[in-house]
Amino acid sequence: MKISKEHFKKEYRRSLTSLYASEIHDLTPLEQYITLGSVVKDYTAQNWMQTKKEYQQDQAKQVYYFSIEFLPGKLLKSNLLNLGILDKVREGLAELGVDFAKLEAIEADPGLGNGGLGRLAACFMDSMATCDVPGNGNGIRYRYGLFKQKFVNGYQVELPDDWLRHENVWETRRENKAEIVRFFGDVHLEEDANGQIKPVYSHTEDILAVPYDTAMTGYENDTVNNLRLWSAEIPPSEEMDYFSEERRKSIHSISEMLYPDDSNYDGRLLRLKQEYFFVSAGVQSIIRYYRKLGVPMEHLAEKISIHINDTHPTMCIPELMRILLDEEGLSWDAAWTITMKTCSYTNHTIMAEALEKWPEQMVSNLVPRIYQIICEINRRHLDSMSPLYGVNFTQRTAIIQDGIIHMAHLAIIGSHSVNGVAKLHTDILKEKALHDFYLAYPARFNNKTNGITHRRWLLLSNEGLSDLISDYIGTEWKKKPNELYLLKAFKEDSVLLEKLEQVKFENKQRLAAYVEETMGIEIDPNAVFDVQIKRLHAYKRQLLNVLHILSMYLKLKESQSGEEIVPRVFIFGAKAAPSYSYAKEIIKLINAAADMINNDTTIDNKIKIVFVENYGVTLAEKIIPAADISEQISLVTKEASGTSNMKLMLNGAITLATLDGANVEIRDKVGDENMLLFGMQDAELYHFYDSNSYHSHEIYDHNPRLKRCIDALVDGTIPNIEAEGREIFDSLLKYNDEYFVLKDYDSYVQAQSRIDGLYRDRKKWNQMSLLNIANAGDFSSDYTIMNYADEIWNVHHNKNL
Ligand code: 26Q
Repeated sequence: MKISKEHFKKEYRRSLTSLYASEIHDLTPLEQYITLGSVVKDYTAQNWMQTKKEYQQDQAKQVYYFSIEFLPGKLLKSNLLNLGILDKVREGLAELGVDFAKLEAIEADPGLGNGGLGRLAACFMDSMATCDVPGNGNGIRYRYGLFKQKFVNGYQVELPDDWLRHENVWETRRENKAEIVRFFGDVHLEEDANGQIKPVYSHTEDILAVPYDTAMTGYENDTVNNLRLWSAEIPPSEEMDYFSEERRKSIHSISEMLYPDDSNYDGRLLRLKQEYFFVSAGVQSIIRYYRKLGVPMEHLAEKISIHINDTHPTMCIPELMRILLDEEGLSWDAAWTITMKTCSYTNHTIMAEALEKWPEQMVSNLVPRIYQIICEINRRHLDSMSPLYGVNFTQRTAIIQDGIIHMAHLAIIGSHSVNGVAKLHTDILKEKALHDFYLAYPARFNNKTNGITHRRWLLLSNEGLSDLISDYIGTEWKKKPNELYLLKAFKEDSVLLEKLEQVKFENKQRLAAYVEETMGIEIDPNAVFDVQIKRLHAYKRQLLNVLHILSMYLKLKESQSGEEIVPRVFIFGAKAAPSYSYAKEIIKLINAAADMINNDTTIDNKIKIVFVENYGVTLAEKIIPAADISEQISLVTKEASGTSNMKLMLNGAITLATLDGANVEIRDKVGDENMLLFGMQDAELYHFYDSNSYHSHEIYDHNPRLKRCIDALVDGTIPNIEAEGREIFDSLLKYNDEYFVLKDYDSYVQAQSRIDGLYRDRKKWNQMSLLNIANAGDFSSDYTIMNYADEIWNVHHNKNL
């Protein structure tokens, strides 16, 4: 985009006059921000229209990425970067006396997701636009995003995230594109005048789904894709009528708030409503668009790809069937062939408690026609499989079992592609979790290792490192991130290595200043910054991290003058699902340990714990560039992929990890020697499961150092955690340590103990850091998206792999 600084300044002045009829210096920072947002939106508008027009004219095949969560982060800076005008705008604003950083801080971070899954959807939107993939996002415009986290006495307290309180400058409401979504009521089938069987509905509750569109700009390529989020409103036919306050509330409740559970399925009706709401609105709008193309319905899969991000949007399958059967009058077989060719599904977890299962009753009551179609899909599935595989096997793959609808089964049966999100995860799907389906449909299964957008996670959040990289290898890597490997040539270049250390140091200084200012904790940028940032969950084993911190602390206290350790700052960021009491107990434990350790003057500030409040995309952007150590310590097989592992590696942190999820791919790239690996591998874990031979108490009894740390939970060593300490203690010993914390403890401590030596050897450390950055380019979601485009969606993209 060719925009001069002078042109920008003119536009900015024009815009603030028209918006506020005021002088720049009379505007509040919020007004200045809104003015800037509207100028930037104007800049994207032309390309947005043009892109849409081209897709339509070329009848390009389009992808619709259905996700119940999108976690895009702030958009101001990323739009400016993608438009290629970030520096010009910063300078222009400075000349106008406006502080860009201040405006940036004002923007709300849309927390419309819980964590990995929602953030992945956002990285994919960024990469689709950048790779010229005709891609659309389809989701829900939650009035309230993921709760804001506060700590009160070390306990997590949840506050509403009122992210729309001020205007959202990026969205465009499109009432003319609204759809009606039907719930409840009765449905029966009748023959119409042409002898076609058609459903007749009565007593339905209709909801108006109004789309809000947000531009997804590609990086310096003039492509602007669309993220469409639906909001639930009162349908026009009812506006005049009398309707109860109750009904008004019930309608608005659908898009009112994001469910804050990221790994524990909770079968609430409102959640099911949310799912059908955005699925039905999205699929209807796709078909409306397709009808305008004038291509016969039989060719739908040549023009449209529907991607189902985890099972939450699985009703895309019966919804598409419904439209093809009931509205388009296609035969079952024709409709089924089209649906299967159109839909594809990504699995993000194997953990049983996270799998979606809905009671038949609930589904038949809420969406009766969809229920009928699911039953018919199930019936035909059983009929066609049984003769080939026998009744027992077939029954295990049934969609409906004992009155329960298994959404993953429906998603697999109705899709032409099923993918996992990292090698190990996909292997587990094939060999264990979905083995029966793999035997029945081997060709559907494939792996697509997750990725991250290096634009947000390096170019935007770590400008110092980006500039340093460009000084050495030029700027090509920005468009071809795997060119970061060119950095390997500088492994022995001590000038570069020192500059790398300097950039990291400056990032650590910035984070330290932020921590001091917001939390009042003083941390030394010369310390090792050891970072674990992710949702709080037992399987992610924040507890293992804490136990090690305790052991380090107790050791320091014991050895008066003892060995010198390199000062360490342990940084945590994590939200717990509000109903997940064990996770909340761990939060209290970390905060209590922080209080104890941070205020202990006898340890000479050798250890600090910083548990940041309200971890999210914006905080990640501050923490990741400052990290030395990346903690990826889940119990092997439990973390499907992980993506913070990739972000931290890209910013030069050394990964301390089990061979779980995408840590395996990271190891394959950087090599064992540039990581700190520890812990059981999958085979060993399966052995324990199969033989039932894990007894955590034995480890506790035979390891005095570990015993001392675990006892600290209950013997008063750590103040103010009586109840929580006991619960956690019991989880480890009485309930036999479900996530093998004790089993992996020694090996973790050993890996940890290598850090000081490595860190003291500055050259060695910087080399490892450099090699991590150099090998991280392959984890750009641009490549992931090109793989989806080639191997699943069969859509155009503009890049060579
Ligand atoms: C389901 C039903 C009812 C309420 C909530 C949910 C729900 C919501 C969110 C279930 C799961 C999620 C999110 C899961 C998630 O974020 N999984 C992570 O996905 C990442 C991207 O693939 C992986 O890197 C992580 O390993 C995986 O944990």
